Amino acid sequence: MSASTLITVATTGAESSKADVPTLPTTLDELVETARRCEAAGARLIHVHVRDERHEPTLDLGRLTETVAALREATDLVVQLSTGGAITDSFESRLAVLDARPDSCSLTCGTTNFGDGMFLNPHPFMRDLYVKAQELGVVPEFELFDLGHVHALRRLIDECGLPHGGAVHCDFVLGVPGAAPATPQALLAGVAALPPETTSWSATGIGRGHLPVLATALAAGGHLRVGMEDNLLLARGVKVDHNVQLVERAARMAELMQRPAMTADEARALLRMT
Ligand code: KMH
Ligand code: ZN
Repeated sequence: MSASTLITVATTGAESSKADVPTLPTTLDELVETARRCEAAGARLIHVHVRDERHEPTLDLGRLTETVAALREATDLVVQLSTGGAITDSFESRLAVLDARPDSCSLTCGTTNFGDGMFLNPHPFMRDLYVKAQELGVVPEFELFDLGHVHALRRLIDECGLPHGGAVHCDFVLGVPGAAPATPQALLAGVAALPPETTSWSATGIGRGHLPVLATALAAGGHLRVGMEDNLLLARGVKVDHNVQLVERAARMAELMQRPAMTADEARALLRMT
């Protein structure tokens, strides 16, 4: 078990609107300010969805490239771009995200129900993303929304070999309506099925299962993902005003479990980026 904890912050996502959530960091200035504060509170990896001038989700390559550069300039965080985007984004534009040359990219390991919509990840698309990340030297993080996704990851590794650098870092995203629930039982079933090549894993729970999932992850040797992409409430009726509140709470939980937030060097070593 890792002696310290990787804390990932997923700051923005593609689902909440600025009109509904004015505190959501959607501009580059807001994102950089958020990244700085979250890094100071213990986050080491930032999962990024970019918005346009109307605060709408975009996969515009210029904006993505500018965002990666700004985050690298302002922080020592591992910069991970979402290749999931929004459920309306094309496969082509999602593949092109890698051309912004982030340190890391998300790679969701299967199609899933996503509320009333569908988040499409057919196998040939996942394989193209996997191989492109290998070719460009981008370290993928495998997003697992459901038990079947764990087995789809096994298939990718069998077909394409190990990712760039050799780390197989997974992230359980539990509690999306229509996919696996945010429960300790679902998390532990997923962990038990992980491929033997797995080098580390983290977890987040959406909604009221968030804290049970974080606590289970810490107890079972996993790492933590938090952020306004996943949760807009700290507790029943208490809104998140800033991502840093979620990072601070995760860092306190990790400290209590005697697995404090890891350093930037430890995070890069975990992800085999050194
Ligand atoms: N916004 C979701 C459709 C990812 O970032 O890779 C996909 C998502 C996963 O958030
Ligand atoms: Zn995301």
